[in-house]
Amino acid sequence: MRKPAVLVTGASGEVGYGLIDLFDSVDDMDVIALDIKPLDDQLHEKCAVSIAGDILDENLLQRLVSEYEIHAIYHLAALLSTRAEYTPDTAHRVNVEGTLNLLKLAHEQARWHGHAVPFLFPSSIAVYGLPDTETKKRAGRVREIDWNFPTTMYGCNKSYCEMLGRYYTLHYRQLAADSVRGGVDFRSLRFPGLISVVTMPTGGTSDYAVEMIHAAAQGRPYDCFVSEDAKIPFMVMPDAIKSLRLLAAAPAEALTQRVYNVTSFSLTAAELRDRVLSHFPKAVIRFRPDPPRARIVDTWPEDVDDSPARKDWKWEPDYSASRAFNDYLIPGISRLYS
Ligand code: AKB
Repeated sequence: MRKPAVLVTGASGEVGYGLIDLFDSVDDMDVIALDIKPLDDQLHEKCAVSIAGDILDENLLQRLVSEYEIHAIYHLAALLSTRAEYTPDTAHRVNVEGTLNLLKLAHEQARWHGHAVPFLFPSSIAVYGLPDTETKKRAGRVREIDWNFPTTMYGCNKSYCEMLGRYYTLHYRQLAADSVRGGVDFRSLRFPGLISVVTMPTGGTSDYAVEMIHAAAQGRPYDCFVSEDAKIPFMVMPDAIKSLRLLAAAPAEALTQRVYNVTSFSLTAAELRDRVLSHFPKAVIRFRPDPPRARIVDTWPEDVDDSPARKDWKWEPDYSASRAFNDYLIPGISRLYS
C-alpha cells in the first residue's frame, strides 16, 4: 500500500522551510520534501523523506508516486525574478515546465485515489506591470484583474502558471469521453515581498528588504538597489504560512476565484530604512539604485486589494509593520546572529 503524503517542492526555500516546520506539528500526513539542494538536518528530520532532486526529472517524480500516494502539493520551487532575468530559458523550464509536470502528476494521483488534490501555488505581485510610477501611485491597491502586464520572465511564468492551474482544475480533458471533475484543486496566492528571519531568499528583486534587515543585524553596511520612495507590499513569513494554510483548508465551495491577492503591509524603502535604524541605530544603509532592478520594483503595485481572500476564506494578516519588526524580525534576527 502506498502511504498518503503531502509533496512540498522548493522545501529548502524561504516558504518551504516555514511550511514544513508547521506541518510537523499539525498534520498527520507524511511530508515529502523535494528541493534541488539537499535539505538541512533540521528540516530532514521533520519529513518522511527528503529528496535532493529536480522537478524537471520526470523519472524522479514517477519513482515518488510508486511509493507515495500524493494527496496535496505545495509547489514552492521557482527561480525568482532577478535570477530569472539572468537565465530566462532556465526560468521558463523550471517555473513553467516544472509546474506543468506537477499539475499532470496531481491529476494522475487524483484519478488513482479518487480525491481532488489541492495544489497550492505561490504566485506573486510580479504578475502586475504598472507602466510608470505616476500610474503606480494612482493605481494604489490593485485587484487581481488589474494591470496583469508582467515585465519579467518570472512574472510571465507566474501569470501563465496561474492560467495552467485554472485550466487543470476546470477544463482539463474537457473533450474527453471520460471528462471528470475533481482532479487538480489549484489554489494560488499572489505573494508580496516575503521577509523571513530564518532563510535568505536568493535572486528576488524584493529582497532588498530582507537583505537590509539582515545586514543591519550583522553590522554590515547595506547599499539598497532601489530608491527611497520605492514602495511595494510586504509580508513576514508567519503570515505567508498562515495564508497558505487557510487557503488550503478552505472548502472548495467557498472559493469564488483560484488566484488571490494577500498582503500584510506596504512600506517605502525609506520607511523600511527608518524602522531598521530604530532597532539598529548604528546600521549603515545607503541608497545606490541599480536602475534596471529598481525599474522592475517600480512596475509592481504599491499595495494590493486582498478583500476577496478576506471574504472567501477569512484571510487576515497577523503582522502589521510594527508587529513584524517588534515581534518577529528583531527577536528572530537577534537570535540568529547572537
Ligand atoms: C521576487 O522578488 O522575485 C519575489 C517576488 C516578489 O515574488 N520575492
